Amino acid sequence: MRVLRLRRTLGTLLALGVLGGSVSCTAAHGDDARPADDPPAALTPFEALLPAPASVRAAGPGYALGPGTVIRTGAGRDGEVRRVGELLAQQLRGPSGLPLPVVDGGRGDGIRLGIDEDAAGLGDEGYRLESGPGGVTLTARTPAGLFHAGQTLRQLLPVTGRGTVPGGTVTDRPRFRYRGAMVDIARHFFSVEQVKRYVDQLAQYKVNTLHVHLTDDQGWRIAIDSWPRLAEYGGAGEVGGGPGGHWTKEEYRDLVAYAGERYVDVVPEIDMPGHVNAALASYAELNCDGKAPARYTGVKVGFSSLCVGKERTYEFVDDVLGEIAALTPGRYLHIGGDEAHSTPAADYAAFMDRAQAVVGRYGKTVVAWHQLAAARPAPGAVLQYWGHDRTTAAEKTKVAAAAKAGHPLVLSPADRLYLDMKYEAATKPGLAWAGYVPVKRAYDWNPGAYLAGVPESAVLGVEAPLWTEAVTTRAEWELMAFPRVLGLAELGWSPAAALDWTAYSRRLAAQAPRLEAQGITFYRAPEVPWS
Ligand code: NGO
Repeated sequence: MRVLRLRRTLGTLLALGVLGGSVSCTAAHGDDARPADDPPAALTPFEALLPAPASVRAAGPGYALGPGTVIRTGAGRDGEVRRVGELLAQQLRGPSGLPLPVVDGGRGDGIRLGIDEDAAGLGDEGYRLESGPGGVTLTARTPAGLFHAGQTLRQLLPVTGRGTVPGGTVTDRPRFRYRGAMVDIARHFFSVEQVKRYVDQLAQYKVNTLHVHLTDDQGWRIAIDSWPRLAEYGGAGEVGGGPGGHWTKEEYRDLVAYAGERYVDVVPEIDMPGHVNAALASYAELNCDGKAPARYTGVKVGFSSLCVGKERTYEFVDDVLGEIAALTPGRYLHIGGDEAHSTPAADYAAFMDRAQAVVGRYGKTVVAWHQLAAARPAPGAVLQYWGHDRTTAAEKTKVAAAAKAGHPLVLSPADRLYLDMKYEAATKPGLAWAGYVPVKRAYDWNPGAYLAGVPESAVLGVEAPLWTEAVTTRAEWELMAFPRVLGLAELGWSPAAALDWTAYSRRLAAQAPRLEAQGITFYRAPEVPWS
């Protein structure tokens, strides 16, 4: 094994001991004393991996992919390993044009995928990638781990997909279980096709959760059989007066299946008891005064509320959550709970008690925005924190107390991870209520020590929401998400010791040709050393 000297900035990339792994190494870049403004030397493929893996050992010659390369899938999980192999083949064939046939097992050269249930150190999503002249072996305890291994393999190859996977071993597993992105299809409507495209973009960086904000004042975007006007009428509009739209159940199921094949869980959100004007406009009976308001195309928040004192409201909640739960294989159901400014606090708590009980009855775990901490979160409910540096200490303390009481937190600080915040004053799309969020700010913080009194063990993970009041096209969506969402991916996956802005900014720069090859619109942030 060839052990090369590490540059200090890259040394942190390789957090050893996390997996009980041994020595790690990557190529050196000369003198540590080099001024910071020198153009950075090119990274080796191992160094450029994003998110940074837990451990890398470079060793000897690698494996050259060629016309004869075969993908061999070991038996296991009812053909699921084979399916992971087929998907990897498809991803590698795209750029390379190589045939890459997928075969069941057998010995020999090529790319080998296999389950090893005893590889305890790899956890539920980790993997080992070993590369040498005879091929590349991907090993994991689960198909999800094999999928992630495949994404690492893609990054170890040149953008063209043809070339040599460097020799060595990557042993890797995530820091956090929940690594999410949210899309708001309520303020501006987006198609399932666009969301699938995002799933592909995210899954390659090991993001494993897609939260879909399905309903809000401006639109109800999912068909509900028992309340058909919600989507038909309540979905026919959006911010700014466009036509809006909604997803049929078939389309939603299709998205869930597509995401599932890429080991991305969909978390649907029905926002209640506020943010419900589209529902109130669709059904007069949901209103306390029995009168339906007009549909809403503005951007104000906090003015609508379900009628907490009416029994019909709970029939609605039960019907809607029942149908959504039936469409959702994942464990989580998000019920919003944010900015219920038109619902008195006692009513809010009473409503959330009943809504949470409904979620439990349908066998799902509640997720809600952190305002639920001020009421009575149900046992096991997950709170999604979206505060920021100026959030009051009192509010933070409530969230910390809920975490102490056993409620896992998903962190989405608005001034770090809100992808709808402008990068800078000149950014055209987006909002700025939480301030500007440059690429460095989005990355350069520690989710494990972010909230006072909240230990890392209470953090389920991180999520980057993309709200769409001021995001109207695919190009704007991608511009706001990329490259910041890659920072989210690394915060969620890489060991704490690997987090280092300087090293990360180089890894990020190295991703540019991949983003370009995939036709992704992204912001060339000035603080990143793009080549
Ligand atoms: C807030 C608000 C949303 C807005 C978003 C815009 C939460 C949880 N509620 O975040 O309705 O769309 O800000 O940034």
